[in-house]
Amino acid sequence: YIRPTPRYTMATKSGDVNLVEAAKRAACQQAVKDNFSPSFKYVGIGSGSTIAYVVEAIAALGPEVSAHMKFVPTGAGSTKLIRDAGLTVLQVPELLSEVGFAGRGTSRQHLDIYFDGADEVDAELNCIKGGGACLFQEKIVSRLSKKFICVADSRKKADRLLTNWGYVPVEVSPVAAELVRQALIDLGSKDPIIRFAGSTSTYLVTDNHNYLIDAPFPTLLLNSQAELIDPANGLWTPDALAAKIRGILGVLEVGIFSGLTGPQATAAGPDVEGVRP
Ligand code: ABF
Repeated sequence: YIRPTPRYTMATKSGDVNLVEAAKRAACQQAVKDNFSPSFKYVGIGSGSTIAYVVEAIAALGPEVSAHMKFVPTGAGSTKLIRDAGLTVLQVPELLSEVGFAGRGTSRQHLDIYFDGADEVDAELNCIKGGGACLFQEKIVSRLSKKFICVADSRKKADRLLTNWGYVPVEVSPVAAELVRQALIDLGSKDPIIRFAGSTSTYLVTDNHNYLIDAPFPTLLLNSQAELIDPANGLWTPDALAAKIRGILGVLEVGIFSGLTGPQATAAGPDVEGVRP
């Protein structure tokens, strides 16, 4: 089963792997220290391995800080992570019935903050997300949050998206998967693949009962370079490509998250010395 895989390589030497884990943990502790407040009521928790250290850091603050808070997951993995840490889980539908409908045009950003990892982050904090197969619910939780804190070690940093990570994950309705796959080829993707479950020959089904297509594209421009977009030559910005893919019949969501540009965009946290893409 041929799969597009991230081009960065996990450090193989045991020492390096510990270095990567130490950097992930340090970045998470820094992110919680800089952004977490006892005044929070609703907190979004993402997927993947890095986010585990965010939950560890929050739980370490003690029940006196977190007992009144509710933690909104992005899938089965983050639900278990929250529960195993002794924190209170609140699923998205329960959140929305709990906060109620406050009328047209009122803010839907009910979560105080949302912490999550990423597969790759560019110089404008645009992210590729979805390698962990939770992108649809991650996008929902991100949309419901006042602030999204992305935590990643330096292997994920790139000047432009798709430098080291090999593809854009796209969550699709199973019945339309092949239709979407062909439309992605029309858009310039090379050999998009409907993702298999592990090393089996059955397609992966996401927590929200959809399929994923992993679609390789050439390295993306920065959003601030929108004037250079040239689809015929595969030149897209993250926002433009995400909008184009989202418009394909059968696509639920795209694993491109728009970052912040300008002064707010600061990449905090320690680098992983010695481990580079
Ligand atoms: C989530 O976890 C996904 O969007 C992303 O694919 C994955 C990153 O996992 P890790 O932190 O283990 O690299 O953020």
